[in-house]
Amino acid sequence: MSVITTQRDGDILVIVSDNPPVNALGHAVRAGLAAAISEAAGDDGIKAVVIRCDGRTFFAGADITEFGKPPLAPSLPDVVDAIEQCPKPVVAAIHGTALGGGLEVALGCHYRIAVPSAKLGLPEVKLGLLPGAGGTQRLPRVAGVADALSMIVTGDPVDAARALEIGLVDRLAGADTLAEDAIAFARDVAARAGHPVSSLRTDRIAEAANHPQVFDKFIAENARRLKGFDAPKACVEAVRAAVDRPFDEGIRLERELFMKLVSGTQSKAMRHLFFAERQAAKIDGIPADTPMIDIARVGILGAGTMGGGIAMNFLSAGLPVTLVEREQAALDRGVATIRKNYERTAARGRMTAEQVEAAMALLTPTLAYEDLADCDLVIEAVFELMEIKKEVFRRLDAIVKPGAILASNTSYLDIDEMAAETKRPEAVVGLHFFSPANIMRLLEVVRGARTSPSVLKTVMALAKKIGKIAVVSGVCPGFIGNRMLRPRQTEAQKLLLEGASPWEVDAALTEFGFPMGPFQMADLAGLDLGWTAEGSTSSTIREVLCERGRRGQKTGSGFYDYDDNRRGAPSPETEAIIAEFAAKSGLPQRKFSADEIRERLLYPMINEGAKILEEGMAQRASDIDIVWLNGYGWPAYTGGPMFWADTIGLKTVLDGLERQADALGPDFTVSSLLKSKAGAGETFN
Ligand code: 3H9
Repeated sequence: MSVITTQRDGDILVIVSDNPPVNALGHAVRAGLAAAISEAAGDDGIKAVVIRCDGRTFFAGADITEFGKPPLAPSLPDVVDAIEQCPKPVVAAIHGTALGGGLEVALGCHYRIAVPSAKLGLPEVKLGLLPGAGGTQRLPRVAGVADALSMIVTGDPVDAARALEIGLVDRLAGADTLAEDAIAFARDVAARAGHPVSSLRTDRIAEAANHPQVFDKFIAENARRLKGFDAPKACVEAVRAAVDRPFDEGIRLERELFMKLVSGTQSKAMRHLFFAERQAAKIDGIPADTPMIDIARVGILGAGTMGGGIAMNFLSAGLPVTLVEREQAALDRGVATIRKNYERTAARGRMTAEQVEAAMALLTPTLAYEDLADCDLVIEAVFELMEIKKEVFRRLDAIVKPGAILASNTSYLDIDEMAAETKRPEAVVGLHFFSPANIMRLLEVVRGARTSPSVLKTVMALAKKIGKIAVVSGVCPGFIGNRMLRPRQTEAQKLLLEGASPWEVDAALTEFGFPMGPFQMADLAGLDLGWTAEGSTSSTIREVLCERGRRGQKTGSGFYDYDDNRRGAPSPETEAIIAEFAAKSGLPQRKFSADEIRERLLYPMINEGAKILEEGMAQRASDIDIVWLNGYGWPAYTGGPMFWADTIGLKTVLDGLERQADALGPDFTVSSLLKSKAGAGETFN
């Protein structure tokens, strides 16, 4: 059956797209739309046209899988032009998400009607692109420059109510009556004399033409968000052209910028991440008919920063939580922190007071382990020591009802050892949340040797429900993320002894696109994590810093000196401490370039990633990319560590590691997968 069909309702032609899952505007859809529009244009019996979609959404954009392949006519810009030039008024009937090329189709239409739950946006920037089918020129003309600029540069959608306010939609339909309401609207407008043509409008751009500084102001306000990315700058340039130049010239510039971005590395990297994120949710070897466990109540053991943050995820998703602590004071502190966090969100306007109370009402704080008995999933977030974890699992196994899942939030310990303490090893799984757990999107799901398919499937679905991006890892120390962090930290420490400063090391990584480097991160986390004055032996740089009261940002100094705004500056005292250690080490001292530092820190990580793959600890290279992107701030425009390695070439990585063999030391081994792939000219992804 054709993906585009037409139906007649009297003198209205209804064009319907049915291209699951998201009505992407692939070749068949574009060709069908163009044919249907010319059918309407050529038929005197047709007075107006409705374009709508079956299934869960209006067109969610161009078909991303077609990018990079030879283009097939008609192009999307041509289809949008044809719609706009149709002599009969065309109404877009929007439900679900009108995104990217989908919204551009709607902007080509003369009128737009949407259900209240619809969302409209131009998210191309998130794929390293800009809207390439007229969106940068038509949206400012229809919705005004300020809103268009923000929608195009952030990529965030607006809801139907806001779309109505800014003139992006003309009318709201009933929640369940879009098809009828759109036809009625088409009939209304058919009787009108003239129809708005987006490309010809100037009313909404007039103000910005008189105030060209809106663009510079926007760039200044969003500098941090724009840093390193090519696409947002191109978006601003194109919207500026909508104001400065005639429509046709603006379109030419948009096309030029689009072609440049779509063939560039950044967009390839970000498209890779789009599919990688969706791929990560799929687990090899789990039959589709695997049953799921119903999760109606979640138990959390430990009300500290981690336990409290984890609890918030479930409360926010409407799931009741039983929160257990050992002492009343700690429990009260934990509950108060949860409330404070919610209230802060409410103060920023991202939650209502009622929503705060509704979330808090779902929380049952208790000192009694026994209260966990009726939970369907219990996550322990207690001290990171195997003996304590084992004891916890033995107790939970005895108390919690049969069939319930027992999970550990450990960040590096062996899940299988914990599972062995229970009579239900198949129900034990690792759920490694990242701090702050209510904010960070990554969740490492650790699949134990005996974790059942049903348990895995259940926790993956639950992760989606609480808005996390889950990646499955096998059992190995540090799992995927922390295991790869380790070689980076080791090399960063060694570099200090060889003549590099903490600020040079950090700058090499922030220039690459990380939000902070290893020493800035250490200062933020606190240098005294796991350190005690009694146990300190002045044997590492970190110990000496702590002994001198330099324990990180919270004490005003660590590797860096901090001012009242927590801005760090290089510290002469730290330099002196490092110089002493460097002298004692006897290592030759020299200068390092930023490139050398990056090679030294990042190539060993890729090597570790390759080992993780060859051992089957990650299902696929792209899962590793998703972990580093969402858990550790790896810059999106490079596509993650494994994709970046593919981009620079695995042979380059291998050669770099071999060049650095002396510095990396005798314990460092090169992954055989990396060697074989580099030798064969292959890539990880
Ligand atoms: C664009 O439009 C450029 C134009 O300006 C210019 C052109 C000249 N193409 O996310 P889900 C697949 S750029 C191909 O899990 P949800 C997706 O991979 C585009 N495939 O569902 C997945 O496949 P699988 C601008 C796509 O309900 C399946 O559909 N538009 C596309 O959680 C289900 O997806 C965007 O950037 C696509 N465009 O969320 C919007 N979209 O099942 C991108 C989805 O095999 N899409 N797939 O894993 C989205 O944001 C979400 O998919 C959406 C639904 C919110 C629509």
